[in-house]
Amino acid sequence: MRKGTFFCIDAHTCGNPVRLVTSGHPNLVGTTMSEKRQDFLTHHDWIRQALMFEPRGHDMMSGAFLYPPCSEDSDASILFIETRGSLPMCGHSTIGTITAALEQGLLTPKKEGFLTIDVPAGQIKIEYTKTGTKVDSVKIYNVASYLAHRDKIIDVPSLGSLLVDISYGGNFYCIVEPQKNFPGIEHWSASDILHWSPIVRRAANQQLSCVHPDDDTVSGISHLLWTGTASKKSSDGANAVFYGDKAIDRSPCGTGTSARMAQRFAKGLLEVGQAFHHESFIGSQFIGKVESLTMVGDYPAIMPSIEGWAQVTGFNQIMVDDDDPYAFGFQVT
Ligand code: PYC
Repeated sequence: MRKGTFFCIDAHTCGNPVRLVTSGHPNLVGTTMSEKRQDFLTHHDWIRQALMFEPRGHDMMSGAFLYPPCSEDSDASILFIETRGSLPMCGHSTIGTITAALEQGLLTPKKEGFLTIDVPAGQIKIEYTKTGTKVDSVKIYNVASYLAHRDKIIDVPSLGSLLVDISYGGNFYCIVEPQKNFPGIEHWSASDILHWSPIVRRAANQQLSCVHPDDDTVSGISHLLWTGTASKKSSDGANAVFYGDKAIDRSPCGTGTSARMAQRFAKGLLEVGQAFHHESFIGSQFIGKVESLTMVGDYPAIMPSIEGWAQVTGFNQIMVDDDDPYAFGFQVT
């Protein structure tokens, strides 16, 4: 029988939703979060569908479970869920999860202000600031990020050719900058982005392949990052990130910002130590930075950081009962 009650803390990170599930965790088999992610997807995916899809969730819904650490030096582990599956890494969900967990006393850091967390994409470090019990900001030292394909032309049905870069920041991103067949995000509506993104994602995946050198379960372009002119003087760049099946990130996107910084660094447009203020489709901002350099397999890579804030919006006791014909949700296409 697949039923249960899931206590959740709902939050948003710079506008994008995060649902931290605090009870009803399935036991996951594996020694790393990458193995546990595969076990979750194989045996427990109904929980994701019930909590992310309508009527309990919606197209933008993202969530997370906190698990005990996998590594000896970590404080905890995070498993990410969203409408399309379970991501190797999610920046906005991490910021929301850490904020909600610290404010509600679900995480006790070994050292105040610092955390080390295992995620499917690897190990990340966190620094956070607080005022009283409230978390003001969370800075993620993200996984190594690299440019996988540079200046590739793809053919997109009905749109024409697009010059793209494929960059990894915890997920693989197809980055599209303004050009003949794309005028920039300031000239496209949300409906334009939702219409073209799945078509471009399909075309990019058919024409370009990407597999992470250290983990072949991380492969394929999952996200689109469209760029354009920022609305704020204080922003160094703006994006609309398409994820899931029908979602535009309302936050500036943590893994997207990491992928963008890796692309810009590889093209000589960003330096080590330089900040990159990245603006979302709704104008909210993350502060990114190239912290240091490394390698991923044979690829030169950056170690990026991303900083943002989150707000808890409520406590949600969600019931899933397989008597309900919509217990495991649906998506409207
Ligand atoms: O912040 O990394 C992120 C993210 C991925 C998808 C939506 N947000």
